[in-house]
Amino acid sequence: MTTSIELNQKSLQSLPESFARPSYERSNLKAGIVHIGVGGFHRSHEAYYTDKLLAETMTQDWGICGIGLREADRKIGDILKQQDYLYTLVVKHPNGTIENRVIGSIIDFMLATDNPTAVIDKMAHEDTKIVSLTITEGGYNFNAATNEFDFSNPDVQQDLVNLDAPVTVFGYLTAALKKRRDQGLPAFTVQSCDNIQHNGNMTQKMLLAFARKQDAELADWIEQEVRFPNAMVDRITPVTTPADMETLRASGVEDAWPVVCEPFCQWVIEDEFSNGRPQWEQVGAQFVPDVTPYETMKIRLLNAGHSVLGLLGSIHGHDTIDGCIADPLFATYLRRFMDIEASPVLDPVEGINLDVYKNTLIERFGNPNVKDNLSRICLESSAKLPKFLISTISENLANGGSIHHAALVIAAWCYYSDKGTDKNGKALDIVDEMKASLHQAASGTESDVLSFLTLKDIFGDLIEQTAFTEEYTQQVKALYANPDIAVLMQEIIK
Ligand code: CS2
Repeated sequence: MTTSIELNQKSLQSLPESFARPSYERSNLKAGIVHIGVGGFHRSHEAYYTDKLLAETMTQDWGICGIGLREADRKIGDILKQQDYLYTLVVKHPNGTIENRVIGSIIDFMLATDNPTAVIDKMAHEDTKIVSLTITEGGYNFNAATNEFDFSNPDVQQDLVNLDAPVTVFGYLTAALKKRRDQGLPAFTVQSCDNIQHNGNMTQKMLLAFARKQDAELADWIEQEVRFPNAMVDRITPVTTPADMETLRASGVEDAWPVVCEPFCQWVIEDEFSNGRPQWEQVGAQFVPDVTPYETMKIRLLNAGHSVLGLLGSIHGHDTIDGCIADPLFATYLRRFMDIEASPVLDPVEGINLDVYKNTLIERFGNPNVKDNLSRICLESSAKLPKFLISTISENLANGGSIHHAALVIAAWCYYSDKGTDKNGKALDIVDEMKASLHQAASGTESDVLSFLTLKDIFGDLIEQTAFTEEYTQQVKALYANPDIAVLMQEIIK
């Protein structure tokens, strides 16, 4: 049996030779980036790009200080601390090759619930030039029915009266920006890394709504001084499993929370920064004047494609995305959805051949070593589907385009939310902030076939669009009569 080495700064030199590791001096790094939401994706993407940059350019200005806003973030904070903030990024190629890279760009971590003032001070520190976010699609406190910031959220209410000890990201950003303004320091950039169209504009709109209610003058200053670059982010990062840790251990390294991902990686960013930025273009990121076509393409093909496979596949009894792609029916269905429904409502992207992009997506989804579980894909569908899929449906309805493939996904989502099982009655692991309301609306289907669509915060006015409701009614009825989703999928693609 090989003995494995516990990962930390001291053990770096003793790691197996095949492990890439930071060659730069970490103790000299300043935390130019404060990042809220240190999940797998941040660690496979921004922290990875930044690690490469630190290694290749020897800059000292762009270390990352991670922030966890919730008690649930304590675990990652404790593990990172114990490992001197190092972790292994395990890149899994389709041919079975594995590349292990120890990432050194994160140099600190703070749990906001332990000390809110320290977090505000960190964000307000003059070294901090960027506050970046991966707070999930649901984290923006956006109400899809009104298109506005949701002031009814009790956490927001608390932050409005107690900005010294906030709980929301908007409370923290506002408190820190206020402090910077009062101290005469330049504003930081707020950089969203979530899968939301115009993620920067969305962050700006939400933050300004909150800040304006707090302090109108401060909101004016934020509007004037803070930049919110839109960006498209991409790297498939499944949930780390005990088996991943075991494999790492067998290759000689003991890491309490490695991150697993695919080789593909993309980051397209608008060059709009308030106070300087890392030269991420030196390590593969693209800076463009307008990210809109890239982000729309990615969200409506990749993320929507994931949701299509996730919901249909869950009912069918598939477990993973690559398992779906290995099933010709699912692979064909996905391609048809992309060609017939998603692509026609996309603007052309300069320099990108959409067919090649879609082929690459299907190859990436099919990577048999990235076991991306459908439960991760379906996680928080209520925050994802409006952005990933319903926008495509609405645009097709407006243009007289096809909606068959997407309508079945909504019908499948209804069945999934109602029954909570696959077609054989096996329980599914559903995690969604709106789980109870989704279930309640879906469970009315047998008496009122459009019951699920009454959730206006999610579906907007779909319930009033006859072209959609006719198709949906037919599919929901068929699905409830026989939950063998494959039969319905066959029918649509034949
Ligand atoms: C996934 C994304 O959340 C989801 O449902 O589609 O996490 C996806 O894997 C990433 O956006 C890939 O860049």
